[in-house]
Amino acid sequence: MKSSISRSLVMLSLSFFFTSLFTMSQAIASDVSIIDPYVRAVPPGQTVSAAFLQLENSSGNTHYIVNASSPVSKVVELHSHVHENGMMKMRQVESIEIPANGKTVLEPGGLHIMLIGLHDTLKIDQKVAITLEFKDGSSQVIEAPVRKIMMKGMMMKK
Ligand SMILES: [Cu+2]
Repeated sequence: MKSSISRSLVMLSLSFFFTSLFTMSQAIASDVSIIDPYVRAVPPGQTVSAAFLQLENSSGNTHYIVNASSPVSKVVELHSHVHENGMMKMRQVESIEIPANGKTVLEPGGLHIMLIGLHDTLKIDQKVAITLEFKDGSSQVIEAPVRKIMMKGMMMKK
């Protein structure tokens, strides 16, 4: 008897949790559009990859991605590339800004979402779920297909 009450309490709070999650992602989805997300295919055995996408903000407020997560890797970090002594190096960043009524592009050689410690080899066209967390605590889940891409711009000046 007691356990069935606690079970229904758990169900109740779970359904509330998912309802509020859904409401939050709806709110952000109307502000920020995700365009052309993809994940870089890497050779078997390589445990690090990256995701790229474009973010379009149709609202008058600046939005920030402050965190990302994915079931495909142990760790997910927000990264940028910086020039240092003539070399391109990756740096973890606190957040990725999407300006009001503006666009932010995550691309090879620039901002990206780093997938560190892949659990399995990524397959071409496999859809990778990535949860983007915004500064206000809301989140949006994207499905990024795995694609073969060229390493461009690593040695070139932009
Ligand atoms: Cu990186």
